[in-house]
Amino acid sequence: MGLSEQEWQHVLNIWAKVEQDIPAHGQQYLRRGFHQISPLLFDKFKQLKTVDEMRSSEELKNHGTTVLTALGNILKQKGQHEAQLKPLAQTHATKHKIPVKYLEFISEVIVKTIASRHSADFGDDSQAAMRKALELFRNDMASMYKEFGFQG
Ligand code: CUS
Repeated sequence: MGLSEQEWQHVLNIWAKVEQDIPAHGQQYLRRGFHQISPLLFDKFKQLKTVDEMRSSEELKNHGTTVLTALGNILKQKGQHEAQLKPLAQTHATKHKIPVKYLEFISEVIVKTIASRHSADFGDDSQAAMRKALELFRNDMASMYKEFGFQG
């Protein structure tokens, strides 16, 4: 279930807008729920107890940027992302143990964030293409997880 060239163009066109301001996207993306699950998953965020602490955490904000930057590097490979995915799959399978359903959760948060900031440029076709690209990312992560012995 790869994407057509046209679908990849939708994905990369909208990502170019995201990249104009990654920190702002990261921050909005945090407000939409990313901060609620990060402390469940990453030890470095475990000391954050309240939603307010999470929202004001500089480290968590920076992590939003890290996630979006990593994802952008993956999307730009247009599906030929094995080299980018492998190290991520390894750390997420063996160290962080991030289940695939959480990757689904952040995918949806990302789509909603882009939709709210760029509604004029993120129509149905672009949204569908982005969802498809994120699904490809998750599927490939899931199969690499298994290679690393994590059922996800
Ligand atoms: O950081 C990292 O690396 C990851 C991302 C990629 C793209 C894979 N992450 Cu972080 C993930 C997650 C988070 O943070 C939170 C929640 C869920 C998931």
